[in-house]
Amino acid sequence: MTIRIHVAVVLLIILPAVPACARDENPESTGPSPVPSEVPVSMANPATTLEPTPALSPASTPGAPDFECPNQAEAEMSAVEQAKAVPGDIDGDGGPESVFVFADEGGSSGCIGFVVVDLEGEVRSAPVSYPDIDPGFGFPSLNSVASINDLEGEEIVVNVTSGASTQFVSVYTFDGTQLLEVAYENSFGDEAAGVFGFGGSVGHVEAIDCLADRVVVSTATPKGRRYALIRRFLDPRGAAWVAEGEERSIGSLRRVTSKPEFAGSPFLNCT
Ligand SMILES: [Ca+2]
Ligand SMILES: [Ca+2]
Repeated sequence: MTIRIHVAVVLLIILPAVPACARDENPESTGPSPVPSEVPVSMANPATTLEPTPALSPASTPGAPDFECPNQAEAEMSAVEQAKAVPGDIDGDGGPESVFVFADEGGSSGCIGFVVVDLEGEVRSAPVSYPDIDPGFGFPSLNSVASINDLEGEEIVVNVTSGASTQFVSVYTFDGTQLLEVAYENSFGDEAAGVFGFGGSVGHVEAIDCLADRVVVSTATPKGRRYALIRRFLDPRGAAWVAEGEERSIGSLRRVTSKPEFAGSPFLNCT
């Protein structure tokens, strides 16, 4: 009996304490913490003493598109502050804007790489959708800017990954309101492909370039002692490039790669 009484007493002592503990799910929040009170002090200079920058605040930017990634607003600011600016006339007004390519290593898949443009204070960005971006290998990075599609302004070509010898890029375009990743219908019937390959070895060679007012996506693969070449032609309309037929041929590697799109870097002849 004595033991039961002791147990009951102990329970009565412990139980009232349980709800108080349950409220503190985060053990770091128990006890006094000087950190929160110090944060405003460290944040008070010099950023909070500067004029607010409306362009960097999505809520105060009229017409700004919704973000696709939870870390996109922060990535925009980090890109403008930290990344190397490269000039490009992205809005097509004749003057250059600052283009940034930025990696947030803490982002989730599809929200790690960002392409950011500072349009004279109005910042626009697009996440790199390629799911396996590896910042540890330097991706994403800027490949080039080139006038590719039917919209005013230059497109931004971004390196997203590389294989043993093939490299891959994604393309970004500004439609006057948003920065968008280009998608296209590829030769596998994948209508949402956003990645273009180029380069390669004797086992598989790819190339992409402009040909007149079309984009040509070419792939050469071994077929016996020769190579089968597929040249797929795209009408580069805005951010959704439409397949408009293809051309197939067979020849030596030298012959199939004598096509102009194999001569240089991606989109080299787009003007
Ligand atoms: Ca411009
Ligand atoms: Ca364009």
